[in-house]
Amino acid sequence: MKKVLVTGATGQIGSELTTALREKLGMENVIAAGHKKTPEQRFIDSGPFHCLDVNRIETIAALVERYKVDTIYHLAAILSATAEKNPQLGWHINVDGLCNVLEIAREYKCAVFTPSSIGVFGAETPKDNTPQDTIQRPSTIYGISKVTGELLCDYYFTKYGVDTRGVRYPGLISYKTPPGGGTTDYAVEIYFEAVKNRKYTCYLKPETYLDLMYMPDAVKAAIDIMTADPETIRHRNAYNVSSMSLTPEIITASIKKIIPDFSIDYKIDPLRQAIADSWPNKMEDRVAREEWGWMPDYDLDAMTEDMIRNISQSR
Ligand code: AKB
Repeated sequence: MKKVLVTGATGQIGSELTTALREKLGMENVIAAGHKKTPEQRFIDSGPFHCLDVNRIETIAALVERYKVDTIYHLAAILSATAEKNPQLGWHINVDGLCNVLEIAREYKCAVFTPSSIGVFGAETPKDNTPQDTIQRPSTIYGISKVTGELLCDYYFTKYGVDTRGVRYPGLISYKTPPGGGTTDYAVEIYFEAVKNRKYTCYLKPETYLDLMYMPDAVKAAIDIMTADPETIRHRNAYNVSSMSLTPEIITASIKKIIPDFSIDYKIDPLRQAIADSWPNKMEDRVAREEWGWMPDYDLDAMTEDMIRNISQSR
């Protein structure tokens, strides 16, 4: 039976991935760990939860040893906009934290999932149908830390045989746990504001294309890549996974099909607009589809319908 440790388990991806893994493997086999000393009750009630600082390697070792962990989903990270405001913190958590996890994985022979991001690409990368293997010269510390993370995963696989796997996530849209400090957060806020106030002020320009994905597909990608046949996995850094290429304007049109009086206006945040402009419009994910059968389930209107229904029900 697998024993899984999830770092960053109270975050946007972690909270939903932990639930999905517990449904699959049993609640006692999935150890949730987050930096909050007092997490919401739902995290404590649903299985083992521990407070963890990924920058203290001995605390990771203690959990891996105590629970005989064989797989680590390492989700603890600082997102792009926050990292840009505090680059040292971004590097410390995203790179030093990952180094600690990889060292523990080497010592205790664990497999490791680490999310990479569309943030690994930069202005010189082809924007449309961004290939799996292409120029990676990001202009943000977040992107630099994620490229470093991808290279570290390759290194630990080649040098030590650590079973490292990852995907390059687009901006993720979900209703259960809010994202914090990302450039793509608008795509979550827009749904909450549409339901609550029927209007939203967006910090990105109306025509800004970005790769976006609904959370159930993101969770599926993380589980599928970790269960894929190691013989077919040829990329140990991270795979492009894509689902929808959207702009604020396009999401607005989809919301208006359900909430016709929804309106949007724009107050551009130069920091986040510059980051978004440096990222791809749409990644090409043929390699993930061929090598481990990646396939998203949700399109825009299906996601919009599900987001609005769930947000409305929880009010
Ligand atoms: C962010 O906006 O920083 C993240 C990401 C695309 O990695 N959502």
